[in-house]
Amino acid sequence: MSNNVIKHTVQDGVCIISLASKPVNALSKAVRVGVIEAMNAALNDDSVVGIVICSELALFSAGADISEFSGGDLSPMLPEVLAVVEGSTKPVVAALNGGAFGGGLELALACHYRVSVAKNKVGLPEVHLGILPGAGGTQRLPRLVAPELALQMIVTGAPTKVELLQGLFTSLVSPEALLSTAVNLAKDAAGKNIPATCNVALEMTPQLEEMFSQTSAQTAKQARGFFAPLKCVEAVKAAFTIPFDEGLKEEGRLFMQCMKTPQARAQQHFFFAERAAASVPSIPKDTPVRDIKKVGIIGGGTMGGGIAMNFANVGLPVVILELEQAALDKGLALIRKNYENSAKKGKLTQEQVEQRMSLLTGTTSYDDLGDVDLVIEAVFEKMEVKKAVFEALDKVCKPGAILASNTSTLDVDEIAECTSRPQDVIGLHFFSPANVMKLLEIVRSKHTANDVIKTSMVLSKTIRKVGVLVGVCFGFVGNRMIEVYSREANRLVLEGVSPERIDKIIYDFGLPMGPFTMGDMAGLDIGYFVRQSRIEFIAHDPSYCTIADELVEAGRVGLKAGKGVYLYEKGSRQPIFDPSIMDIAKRKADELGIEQRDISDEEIVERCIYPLINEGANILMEGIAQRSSDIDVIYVYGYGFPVHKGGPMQYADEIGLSKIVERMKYYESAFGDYGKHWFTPSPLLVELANKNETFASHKA
Ligand code: 3H9
Repeated sequence: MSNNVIKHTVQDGVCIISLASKPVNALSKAVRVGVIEAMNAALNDDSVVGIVICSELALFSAGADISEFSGGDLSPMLPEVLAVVEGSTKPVVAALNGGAFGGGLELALACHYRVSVAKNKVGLPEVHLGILPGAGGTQRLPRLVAPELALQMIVTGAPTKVELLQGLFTSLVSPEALLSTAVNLAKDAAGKNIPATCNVALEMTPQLEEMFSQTSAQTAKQARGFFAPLKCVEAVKAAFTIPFDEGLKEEGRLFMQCMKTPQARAQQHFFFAERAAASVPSIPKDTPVRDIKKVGIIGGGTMGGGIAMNFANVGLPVVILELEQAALDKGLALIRKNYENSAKKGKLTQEQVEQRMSLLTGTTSYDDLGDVDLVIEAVFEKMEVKKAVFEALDKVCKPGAILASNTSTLDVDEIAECTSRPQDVIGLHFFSPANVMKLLEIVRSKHTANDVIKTSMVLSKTIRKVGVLVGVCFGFVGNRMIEVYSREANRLVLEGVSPERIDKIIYDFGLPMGPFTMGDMAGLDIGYFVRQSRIEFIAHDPSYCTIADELVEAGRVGLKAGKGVYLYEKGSRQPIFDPSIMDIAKRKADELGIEQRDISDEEIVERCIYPLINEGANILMEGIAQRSSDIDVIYVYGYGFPVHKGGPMQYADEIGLSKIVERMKYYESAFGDYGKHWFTPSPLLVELANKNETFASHKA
């Protein structure tokens, strides 16, 4: 008998149990029940001498069904299923045709033998979900492979090539030979001693003690702020200090400890958020995708060059346009230098460097863009400059070419309208460094055709980015929200808090750096020019980034000038606190009648993060983002918001929206006109809080 996700048949005395639960053989309740039923059927059938567990799909299994963690029916638990497999009196062979991850690998580890297709990868990625392997992985893997390898696999969650996992597999074979090898192995093993992993004895040694303490110290640094990685170390260590059955119990205890944390909820939320971002329900499924075989880039500066590299990296030819030959040569040389640096680090071979460079050509003439399928402009962030580029592109590009702007703030509708083909225009907002950062904001104008949106979403995957669709407004999602965060950080300095302290508090919150280190790195002049272009928006607030304005006007534009909010020694990126900033702050605070006072760490976090969340709520309300989880994806991949908090919107859901409303209202009334202007809670935030709902539950 078979259910629709588990099939089992008997061939030549061997019961073949096939996992067939689309799309990835997640070990849902139906699968777990099905495996136990199939195992029992095989054990009760006297004609069966051995058992093979394999998969009908491309993957062996992606592990436990993550969607069940937030309230699914977990019985029978996966460890119970694996106990049936490991306790089988007939030999069980796992046949891995494709990847086995998490509980999927744990299922294979509980089998008595494993064979795999040679090019396969397997892993225990639970740590990325804020948990640890909870079905014996931490106890069985170190019994089968070298302890260092087992520990690294579990702590980092990285997938590993099966060829590196000696001891785990009886044989590595071709896809064609997999099933017959597994069946023969099961038959050969029948009636012999069954080698159960649980019986392998492990022992702690001083060297292993040292390895565990070194890994703990390294992990505490590398996985700063994360709870699960250190628990992974603890669980693997238990395999060496207590017997197997007790080790399983200890693993279960640590697993549950992790599972109950906000971090686990946040990281599991983020797993689905990342995948949801790819979906655009408003576009019909059968919308065609335009063919992109050649790309043009306008502007060979740091941004244009970085964007160009993304396409060369995946084998697409790129033509880069700069109006001056010298600028073009400089741009191409910079790209070569970047590739050469990767080669020095061993990330690329010299041959790959040459192959990528051969895909990049330069031109100083728009006429050479006649055959490109997509062109992305990365020129100076000024509307007139962008419009001149689009008018030129409109004249030379072939019909059907996608015309994209890498603008980070400007109105893509207006850019589109200066061409005769607004339906072909879209915003593709890369984040700097464009060849490294994973995020791509895909900005749909009111004119953009569906197939241009779909092509851009598909393209983001091709160039290994996470594409998130957003609508047109000032700064789109990412920069619109970061603007309020920077404003508040700047205001806190006026109120007497040092930039250094604010940066430290935000770093401790989990971001890779605070707002002032970030501002100096990006260049304070960028924000300055943006403010100059939006003077009417901020004119009522003379405190608005006033210290930053003074610094820029004095030539302190950030790291590139060796001085910004911080000072930098020549050739160093290490910020040095400059006490004179606090003198400027005091002078300006006195001029503006702002009281300087002691401010708590808690207030600093709230004042930087809550207005950012509030702006996210407005963005959601206006339909600029399709869903709140898209905002989380933008913030984690574009701004380094800690994934263990799941992104700003998930963080807000975790805190409770009514608390955010309450604090926004407090600041709104405590800060006079300033508060009334900047701290009014978003109507959507208030509405959801009143209904006791979350951003995640809100349907746009
Ligand atoms: C675990 O095992 C705990 C145990 O130790 C202990 C238990 C007691 N569950 O990524 P894709 C969905 S924890 C539910 O686009 P790919 C995914 O949402 C688990 N759903 O495919 C998507 O749905 P949709 C440890 C899952 O080919 C669809 O499948 N395992 C799961 O690019 C396709 O996914 C992991 O952390 C799941 N486990 O990549 C592995 N996995 O189409 C998690 C996927 O509706 N999975 N879905 O958006 C992965 O890393 C990738 O999916 C994988 C395939 C590499 C396997």
